[in-house]
Formats: sequence, C-alpha cells, structure tokens
Amino acid sequence: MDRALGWDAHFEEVWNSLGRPAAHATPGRVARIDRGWSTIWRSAVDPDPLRVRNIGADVAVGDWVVVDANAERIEYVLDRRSAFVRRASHEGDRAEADVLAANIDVVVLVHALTAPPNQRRLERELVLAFDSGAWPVIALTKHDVAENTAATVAELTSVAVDVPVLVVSGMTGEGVEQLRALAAGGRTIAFLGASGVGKSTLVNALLGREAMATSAVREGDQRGRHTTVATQLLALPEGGWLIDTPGFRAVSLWLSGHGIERAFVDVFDLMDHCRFRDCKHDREPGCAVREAIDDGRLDEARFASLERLVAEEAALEDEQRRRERLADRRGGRPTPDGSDGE
Ligand SMILES: Nc1nc2c(ncn2[C@@H]2O[C@H](COP(=O)(O)OP(=O)(O)OP(=O)(O)O)[C@@H](O)[C@H]2O)c(=O)[nH]1
Ligand SMILES: [Mg+2]
Ligand SMILES: [Zn+2]
Repeated sequence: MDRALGWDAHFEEVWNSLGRPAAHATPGRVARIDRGWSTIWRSAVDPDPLRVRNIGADVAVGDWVVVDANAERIEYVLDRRSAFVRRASHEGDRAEADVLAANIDVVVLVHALTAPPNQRRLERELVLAFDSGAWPVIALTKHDVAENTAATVAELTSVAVDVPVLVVSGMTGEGVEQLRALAAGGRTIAFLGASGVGKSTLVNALLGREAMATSAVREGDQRGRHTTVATQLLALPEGGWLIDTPGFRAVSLWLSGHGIERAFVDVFDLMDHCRFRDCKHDREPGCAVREAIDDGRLDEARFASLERLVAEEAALEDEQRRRERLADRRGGRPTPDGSDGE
C-alpha cells in the first residue's frame, strides 16, 4: 500500500482488522468517479488506474477500496478517516447522504470576492466541514478583480470563528503558496464551494498546469456553469493531494457530530452565560444572547441561522430514528449506505 497515496496507520489498522484479505485485494484509492464507475490508483508514482463498477458500493473520491478478484467491481470500502458529507438534494422525501470527498485532511471552502458575501452559506459549509473530521480553511478568491474587498472579507470572517481565512487569486497566484503548505507531508486537501467561485482555477494554479477545465461565470449574477462534472484526485508534484469537486448548490445538513457547536462556538459561549440553564433566548431575564444582540455584539441573523440549523438537525435525527425503528420491526438492520436494504 502506497504511503505516498495517503495510506497511513489508520488504514493499516482497518486493514489488519479485516484480516488482510486475499492477495488480489491490494487496496487502492479512488481518484475519480463517473456515473457508476470508479477510477482507482494503487500507486502514486505509476497509477496504472483500474476502472471498475461501483454498483452497490457507497464510494467517494479519496476512499481506500478493495476490488473483487476479477477487478470488475468494488468489494469493500475501508472505514473513512474523514468525509465531507451533505444531504443529497434530489432524493424525494427520504434522506440520503452525498459524500463529496473522503479521507481528507483539509477542507478548503472557496468563496469568490466578486460576489456579494453569503454568510449563511458559509455558516452551513463550516458546519459540514467541522463534522467532516478535517480542518476547515476558507479561501476568498478572485482578489485580483474584486472591489470592496475589505468589507467582503470582514463580513465573511465574522461568521468564521477561529477558522483561518486566506485571500487568494487563482489568476495572479496570490496566496497559492499558503494553500500549497496545507498539503505538505502528503496531506489531502479538498476544494469545495458553489459553481464558478474559482475552485478549478486554484487547483490549476497549484499544479502549474491546466489539469482542470474552467469556464466563465454568467455576466449578470456571477453564477457558474457547472464546468467540473466529476470529482477528481490530483497529485501535487512535490507531494500531497488535491481534490477538485463540482460546484454544489444546496448546503443541506447531514447527521453529524458537533459541527454546529463548533461553527457557532461564539453563540454557544454566550448561551453558557444566560441566567437560566433552560433559557430559550427569547424574552427571559438575564439572557446573554439577547443582551449581545441588543448591544450589537451578535448579529440577529446569525442567531436565527443557528436556530434554523438546530431545527434542521433535529428533523433529520427524527427521520433517522423513524427509519431505524421501521427497519428493526422488519427484522432487518439499516444497511451502511443508509438504505433499508430492499
Ligand atoms: N480574475 C480572476 N478570475 C478567476 C479567478 N478564479 C477563477 N476565475 C474565473 O472564474 C471562472 C470560474 O472559475 P472556475 O475555476 O471554473 O470555477 P469552479 O469553482 O471550478 O466552477 P465549477 O467547476 O463549475 O464548480 C473562470 O472564468 C475563471 O477564469 C481569479 O482568481 N481571478
Ligand atoms: Mg471547477
Ligand atoms: Zn438566553
């Protein structure tokens, strides 16, 4: 197993616990996913990629996988060290996970300085990033053509508590060395954000070649054209890995750990100072949250945003519990991909 591909002690342990299956089953890393097919690398120097079917396998770029003896399909996905997961947006009424990238060390949330700052989106992205198990970093790009940079940076930074913010440009290369440093030591960094914000342009700047296609945003509203269609793992010449992802629109929560608490640590700190432990932060006396809103230390819209996220998470947890009960009654257990196994 190639350490240069990101194999480490975690995967060694998972692999050992599987009893190191047959010799054919050298784990490889998923480098690209196209509808129903995965491209798998077994070595960083000579990828000699395998193309296999991923029928039935819940697999994402960055995953370590084992293929079957005929090298036709994915047999096993090794437990992930981290993953950026949102709720898929087109699944009707049942919740499905959409894993955008797996086994990543750093999540770079990309926003363009040329568009009006979208605090609410960034907050949601930060919740998912904290839940991913990777480190979040924010890259504010297109600095070379942006106006009112200071105001935009200030607005976005105000909702990014304790998260590093880099002001960069994929065109001039500003800040690109700081991004490169994030991948030092063979780490994997994933670029995530809306279409057209400039993810692929940053990836190309880091690689020093046009590895990914890019295309102009719409004149009027700066919207992207969904140029990148497949997520891809790319090698940095000096070591380390980049994952470029297609722009995504809806940032819906997925079941998680403490992402909300971490992304809103400033508000939770205030809540700790309310007079009553069960304060609803509505009209209670001695509410530290209301006081902070009243004297301008906390933006009311940020607090409302937190309340919406907490409600969204609660609804998702209810839904999950209902499904588990249903599966139990049928005598089955929910399958790892979250389906009922039917
Ligand atoms: N001036 C300037 N233009 C940029 C910069 N970064 C990206 N662009 C332009 O913005 C447009 C969109 O960039 P892409 O890199 O394709 O955006 P993307 O985030 O990969 O978009 P999707 O693949 O659709 O998700 C292209 O026309 C780029 O040339 C930048 O730093 N400065
Ligand atoms: Mg792109
Ligand atoms: Zn309160």
